[in-house]
Amino acid sequence: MAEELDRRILAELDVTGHVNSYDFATKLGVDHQLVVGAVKSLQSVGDVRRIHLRRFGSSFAASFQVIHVEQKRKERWETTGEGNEVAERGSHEAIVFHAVDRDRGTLQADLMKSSPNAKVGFSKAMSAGWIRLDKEATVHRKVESITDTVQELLKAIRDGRVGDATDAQLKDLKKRKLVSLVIIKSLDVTKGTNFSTSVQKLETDLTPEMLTAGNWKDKKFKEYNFDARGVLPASGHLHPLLKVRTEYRQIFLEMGFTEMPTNNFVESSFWNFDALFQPQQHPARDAHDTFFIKEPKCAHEFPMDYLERVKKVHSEGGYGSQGYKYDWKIEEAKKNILRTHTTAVSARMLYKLAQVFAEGKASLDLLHLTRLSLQDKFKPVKYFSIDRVFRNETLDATHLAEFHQIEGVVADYDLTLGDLIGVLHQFFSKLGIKKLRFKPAYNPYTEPSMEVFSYHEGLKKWVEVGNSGVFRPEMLRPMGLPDDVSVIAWGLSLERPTMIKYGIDNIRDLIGHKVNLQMVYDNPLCRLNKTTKT
Ligand code: FB9
Repeated sequence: MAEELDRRILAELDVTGHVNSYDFATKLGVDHQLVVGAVKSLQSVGDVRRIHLRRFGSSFAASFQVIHVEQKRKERWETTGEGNEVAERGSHEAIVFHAVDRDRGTLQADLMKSSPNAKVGFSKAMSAGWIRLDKEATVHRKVESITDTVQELLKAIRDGRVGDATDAQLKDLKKRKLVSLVIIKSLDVTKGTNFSTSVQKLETDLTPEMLTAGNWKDKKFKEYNFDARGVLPASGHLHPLLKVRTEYRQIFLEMGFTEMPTNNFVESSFWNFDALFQPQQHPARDAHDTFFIKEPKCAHEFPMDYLERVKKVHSEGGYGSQGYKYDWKIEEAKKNILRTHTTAVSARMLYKLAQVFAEGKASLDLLHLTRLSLQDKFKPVKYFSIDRVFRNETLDATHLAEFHQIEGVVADYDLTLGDLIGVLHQFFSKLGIKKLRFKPAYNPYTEPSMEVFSYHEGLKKWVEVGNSGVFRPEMLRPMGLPDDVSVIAWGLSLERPTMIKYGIDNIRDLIGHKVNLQMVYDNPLCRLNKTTKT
């Protein structure tokens, strides 16, 4: 077949001087890719000779090809599967029209069952003025006969007579998914400098069979083409989200932050909400905002002395706070959920930090040492996390029921809002963002809280780039951290900067089963606009 195809292509070339792979495949009734393969095979025939320009002491490779090939790209309207069916059987609206009893009319309910696409057909037939609906929900014909233009157009397009359709008609048929605009990449072939209708293919491999049979002596072998580019090795590809995550991780590491262990998507309400002083009646704790786990429904292991202090600060207050004055219930705290923020992990880490401090304090108390040495026991920390969180959100073009939260946390003596603003400038400046503005906000677990805005040069407007705050005493004190230790923190999402970075408008083009994997393959490495100055 391949030899035959080669011969027919050369014969066609010899007569007409030009062959287009797609048109020739259609003419022969063979698969286009077979013709493309034959053309590429013929393209490799001929020889590449090194031309030495002795006078100039240089040389170049010149090819004496049998054929000359150019890539061609053209758009072609083609009928879809549904379009072919309509071309055969008639448009949905024509089918509905003919299903209406000419004399008595037909009940709309019955008409809707008369064909698979009756609903669309009814709507289009009404718009075309072919039928009408009376007060008894009966459909009547308004005209004696109809011309099924849609069917006629689809037959014309199917037969290659696209010129019969206007642009507006093509647009409407495309909207109805009856036609599609197909990009056809084909090859335009003309005679090469070394054209011949009979070519001896150059062998590309010297095989053991040739050596043993000795027929290698009669073969012509293709020269090595040292200018050819290597074959790209098949490899895996990082998803854009993971590329951007690497960049953010690098920024935090450069700033001396340590990554928190976030490998538990399931969290107890205690750590996700109660430990953060988020009251049990807070709307965010409802099922319409949070995913509750059916099995295992509850968590059972808590540091009970700490839990009692959390219960007390919610129900009675303490540490200067009046609390929420409600009947705090452990049953609510036990409920397992999909964590709604990685701040739950920050809470666990800060509690663990407080335990180290408490153990250190206990041992120093035994030795009656002063506060000075106590400071040796509480070591300031800088933590970060980047991982998935889940919220029962209303889905739209930019929101799914989950996203990756990026969170930074700094615990040190006497931190202030100024320290938070400073670390935010440092963090965002590493992303190339210089102009920040801060807007007072509210979070149940931070006071004060600020929304963070950055001026987007492209959009020429201020864009919210995150949220931040100072963790409340009602959160930190029950953990057992020293009274003069404060904790500042901030958060943002990974999806938003990734979508901006890669120019993706709909989050479903970035995440989910509909993602075009070619987008993952093609997207370059991520380099956020980093600056060295901090
Ligand atoms: O990421 C967000 N926006 C953003 C971030 C970066 C960016 O480009 C990069 C700089 C180059 C562009 C935009 N936002 C937070 C703001 C909005 O997109 C917002 O509409 C969506 N928010 C998510 C939550 O929405 C339900 C983004 C997500 C978010 C919000 C708050 C936090 C974390 C993520 C937090 C927090 C926090 C606060 C105090 C203490 C600890 C954590």
